[in-house]
Amino acid sequence: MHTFPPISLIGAPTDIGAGHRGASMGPEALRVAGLAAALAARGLDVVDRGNVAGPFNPWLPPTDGYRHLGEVVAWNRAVMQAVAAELAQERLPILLGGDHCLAIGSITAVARHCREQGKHLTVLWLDAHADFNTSAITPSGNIHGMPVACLCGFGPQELTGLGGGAPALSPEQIRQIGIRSVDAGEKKLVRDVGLDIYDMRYIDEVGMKRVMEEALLNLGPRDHLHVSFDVDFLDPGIAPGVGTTIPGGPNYREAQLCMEMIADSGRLGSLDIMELNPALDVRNQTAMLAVDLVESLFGKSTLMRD
Ligand code: 4U7
Ligand code: MN
Ligand code: MN
Ligand code: MN
Repeated sequence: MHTFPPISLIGAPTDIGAGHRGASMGPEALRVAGLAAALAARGLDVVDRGNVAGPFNPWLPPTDGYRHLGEVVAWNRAVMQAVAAELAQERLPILLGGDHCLAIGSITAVARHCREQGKHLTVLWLDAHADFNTSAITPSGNIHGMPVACLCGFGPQELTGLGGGAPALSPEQIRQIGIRSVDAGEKKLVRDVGLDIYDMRYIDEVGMKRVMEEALLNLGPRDHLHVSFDVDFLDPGIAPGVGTTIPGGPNYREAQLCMEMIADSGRLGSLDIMELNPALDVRNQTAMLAVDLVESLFGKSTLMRD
């Protein structure tokens, strides 16, 4: 069993980058599902920092390929600062989303921290979607479909340069798992940049065990692993509470194994739990499942290995 640093929960209650309303209620639903208590029961030191604040969602149509760009920038600045403050105290931040556009702020903070500490950052992106759209190719204008592109330098300067300098990530640092919905223009772009995508077809063919062995290969003591968990990664049969359900995702056991193998790597340094939409959930079951999976991510296992 690996030990984990003290944990800080940070809520970001907004759906500013999404195509459905309701992810703004995600942080509270995760709290109601008992996230802090579940981690504390594992002997971890957990503090809930409450929520960051940002602008109201005006729910406007996109302009120039982006919906709510100014508001998205404001929310991401707030998230970046809150995440950076926890990392500076050697704590492990868990961002409670909120829609997935906020991973720009979270990962920008993590990337800067790693640069300062001489650590190597790897991002595991668990999602049904590649989130690699740009304003030129997006079918929706929703910025939650663009965070990975923005982090790699493809996007508006306000987001690609959020940390004040170069893009936060290069594509070699990213491994995407569970992907099963990529738009036509997006597909070309992810191929061009060479993104490492373990899609559902590959998971079907070789199994989750080998996928995770490959995705976690060669992580050493100087590696910081950031997990960006979009709840729509999960099969909608077990996780209905998301805005963009795509059939054919990992089932309960596959998702557990994925989380358990990340825990076993001993390198988890920061986490986003994103896109939970309580307005679409059934009796908070998706939030409770997310908490169950996060317990596994922090070392709980079903049998006698913990
Ligand atoms: B999420 C979409 F067109 N690709 O860009 C888009 F299918 O953070 C969906 O992964 C994006 O949930 C989903 O709007 C973003 C669409
Ligand atoms: Mn998604
Ligand atoms: Mn996503
Ligand atoms: Mn979504």
